[in-house]
Amino acid sequence: MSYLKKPLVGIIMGSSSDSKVMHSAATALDEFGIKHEDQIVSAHRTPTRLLEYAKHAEKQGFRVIIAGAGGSAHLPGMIASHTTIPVIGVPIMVYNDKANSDKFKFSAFGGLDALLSISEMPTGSPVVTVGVNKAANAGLYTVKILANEFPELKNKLKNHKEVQHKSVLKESDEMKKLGLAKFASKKFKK
Ligand code: RP5
Repeated sequence: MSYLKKPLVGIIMGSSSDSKVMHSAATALDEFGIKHEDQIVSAHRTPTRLLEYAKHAEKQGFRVIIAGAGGSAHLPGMIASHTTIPVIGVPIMVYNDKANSDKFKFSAFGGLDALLSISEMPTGSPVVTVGVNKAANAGLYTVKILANEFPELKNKLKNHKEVQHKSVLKESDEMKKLGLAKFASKKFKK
């Protein structure tokens, strides 16, 4: 069975508004050619669907579920409680595009609400948590988990690290050449 043809990763989120952040998880997986299935499952708006999704994920043989949610963010924890598949939770700083006023566009606690809600799962039903809005890291961590099963992903990950290494060296060379002030004004277009 290959990760190229069959989705072995499920990406879910509590609301369509979360796609603003969660698309980075998909991009990270796409970079490694890993197929994923993307859906919206709301723990509080579609509670029965949540259970159905957990069954579906088991049936599909997903190796990892990436679950993003904002606010009280119970989706990752509830999914984890319904399945043995490892769940990576992405705490989302809620961007509420349904709010008419700018005042209520973001969650009251700037993502801390979701971070604590996901990371502080009581003992017995663990959820691995990435940083607030760090959906890309959830994608990369998923690649690492799958690399235990598909060794070619290990090579792709080594290559990915090498690319990161080179890009830092390139920027450092430029900083050395231009000097910090010029480098920063060029980078941030002051
Ligand atoms: C949570 O409530 C979702 O995960 C989302 O982050 C947040 C706001 O949802 P919407 O009001 O934008 O649908 O369930």
